[in-house]
Amino acid sequence: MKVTALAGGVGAGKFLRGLIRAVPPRDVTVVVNTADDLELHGLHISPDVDSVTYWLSGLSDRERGWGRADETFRALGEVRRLGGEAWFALGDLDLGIHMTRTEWLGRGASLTEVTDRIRRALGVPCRILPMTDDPVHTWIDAVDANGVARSDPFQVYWVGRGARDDVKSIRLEGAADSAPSEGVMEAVAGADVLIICPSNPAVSIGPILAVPGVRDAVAARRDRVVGISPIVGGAPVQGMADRLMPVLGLEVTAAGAARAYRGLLGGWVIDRRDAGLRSSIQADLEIAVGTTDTIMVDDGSAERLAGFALELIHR
Ligand code: FO1
Repeated sequence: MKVTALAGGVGAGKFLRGLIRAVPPRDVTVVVNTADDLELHGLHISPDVDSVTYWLSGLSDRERGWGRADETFRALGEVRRLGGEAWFALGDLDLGIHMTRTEWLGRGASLTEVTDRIRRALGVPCRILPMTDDPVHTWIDAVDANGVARSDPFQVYWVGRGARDDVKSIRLEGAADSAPSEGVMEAVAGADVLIICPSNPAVSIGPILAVPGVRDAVAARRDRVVGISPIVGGAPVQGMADRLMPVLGLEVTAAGAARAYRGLLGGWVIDRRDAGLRSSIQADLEIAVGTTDTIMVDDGSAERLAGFALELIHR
């Protein structure tokens, strides 16, 4: 069974560790958001691609969710001491990835090629495709505590400013002019099952669907598409979906997250805690809705969740 997953960062990474236990990894392709990529210290940083790569290689920091286990931050400490830009916590091991990526990109390799070389070197057994090789950037338009309007790149809003601004709109710069990276359209068209990972619909999955051609390709496979709600009990399991979904007119519930994918889903998996929403989602979106434990405390629970999602759509 060939499976293609659309993925953001941490929630997706946890889930994907289970997916490659439920399905042979060689049959899995992961298409990852790149719209929260940033350039810092002259380095190309791809946080979601790296989170997915670290989780799938077993190198991730399970507690923090992002970055590497057993990480040190000595270089960052020196940057801080010198008065440089130290708001984004790049660890020493993590920096090695960004340095290598940036060097290979500078020599003319595409982000897709670089991502593939890095995932192979780290022992990731399935394909990881950045959604595009073109520059696409999420911008957050907001109003600060003094009532002053501002516009920031996603990581500045989230990490630099601690998500304290009142978000008014989300812009995807460059999306309309981007093209899916090599392999993405084939991976969507050729999959037996498409999975929308439990990621933020607004700033993780939204950008992948905004790459021209991708949304239509997913919609064309609608009866093969299953998603997992990133919202449990009215709050995101992790991240900032509660602050960003309302900006898109979506309520912060498992039903609101499903509505973000109207016309794209054949099935939707929600947590037992949200069982009360099941029939309304089913009726509203005309899809199969499955209820199970969606909190992934370890690889075993992630594998059970992946198996449940596959079962729901692959009958
Ligand atoms: N998230 C934070 O909250 N603070 C950080 O300093 C931070 C650094 C960081 C470095 C590398 C990386 O790959 C991810 C990092 N993240 C950090 C996570 C990241 O900002 C977001 O969680 C994702 O971009 C959202 O999907």
